[in-house]
Amino acid sequence: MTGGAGFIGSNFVHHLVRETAVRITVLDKLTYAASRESLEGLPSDRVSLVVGDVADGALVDGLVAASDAVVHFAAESHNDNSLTEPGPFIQTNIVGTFQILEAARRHGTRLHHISTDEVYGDLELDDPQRFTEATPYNPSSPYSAAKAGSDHLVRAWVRSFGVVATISNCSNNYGPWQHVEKFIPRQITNVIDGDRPKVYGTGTNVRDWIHAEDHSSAVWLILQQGRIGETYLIGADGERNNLDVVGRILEHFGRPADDYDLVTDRAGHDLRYAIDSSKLREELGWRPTYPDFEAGLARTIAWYQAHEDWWRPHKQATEASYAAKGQA
Ligand code: NAD
Ligand code: TDX
Repeated sequence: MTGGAGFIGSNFVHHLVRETAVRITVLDKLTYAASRESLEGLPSDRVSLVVGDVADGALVDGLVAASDAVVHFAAESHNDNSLTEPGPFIQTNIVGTFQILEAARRHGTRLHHISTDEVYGDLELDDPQRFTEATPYNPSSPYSAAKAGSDHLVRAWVRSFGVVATISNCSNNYGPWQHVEKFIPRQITNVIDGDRPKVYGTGTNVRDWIHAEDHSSAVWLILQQGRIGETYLIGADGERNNLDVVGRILEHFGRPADDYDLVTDRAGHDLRYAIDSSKLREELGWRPTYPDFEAGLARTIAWYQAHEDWWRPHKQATEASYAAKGQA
């Protein structure tokens, strides 16, 4: 798998070690978003780490040749960074996926490509339709456009070259090992530090939250039972607006409900994402194990309280970069 030292990738590694007998080779460039610590303590006969770039065709070719299946998580993943410096998003998300596809084509290797609901653009707050596998692509940011590009490459390589691939598009993940640049960890760690949560714009933007553990179980199921060439949307019916989420975090810490700051909005900020995961549930029988967002959030807060050593070294630089954009 690629990107296994990142937030969702490392959760997937832990899931596979716990729930299966597979051996995993992680290819990860160890960018600022990665964490070696997230893979520490795992059995060395089950998990190995190769430090390298998914856009390095020769390296990828050798690793794919030696694998039964590839799960491709590696990406530049933060929308805000894509607005400051889009180049790495094109290189990793598009060129990197191209190299994975070429290797999968040469070796006939089963591939699962990890993507996002953001490829579909955004919904109105009162739109009765949620995203489905039939929703037209309409990405807004350099990040989501690069992910959409990677999905299109996968679809083309399936159709033109018979690559044996599936795709999943998941909603917003939360859980352990998520970088403090992202919304939920940023607000939890701000409150731990006695600072106020920082909410973009008016805070009415809606995200559809799913625990990373549930993303992992869905990916493993699709890898085994998904129909080749198909796309599956992954979501746990977790729609909340950003003010609701901040309100829960403040409540958890016993802080006043209005103890947050509204800050400069994100350029092109998508209003609402919402996933209809009926296909995954009906065809493959998937169900989330964290259907209760508030309970999952409470566990995640406890995890950040217990893992201050892990996130503390990244907090100051992350906040400085938000401050430079008027978002702190
Ligand atoms: P992340 O930023 O936490 O981790 C990305 C990992 O990829 C890091 O370990 C990084 O070092 C690695 N990486 C980056 N560039 C690389 C390269 N060129 N070569 C090799 N490795 C490289 O991201 P995440 O939030 O865990 O997201 C993982 C995947 O899931 C991405 O494809 C993302 O688009 C997708 N996704 C994320 C979410 C979410 O809410 N975070 C939701 C849906 C889909
Ligand atoms: O400080 C903040 N304040 C704030 O209001 C931050 C960092 C974010 N936000 C808002 C922006 C979004 O409406 O919170 C919401 C969530 O923001 P992010 O955590 O940056 O996630 P988002 O942009 O929705 O994208 C995430 O979900 C889809 C992941 O980062 C992507 O990789 C994934 O594809």
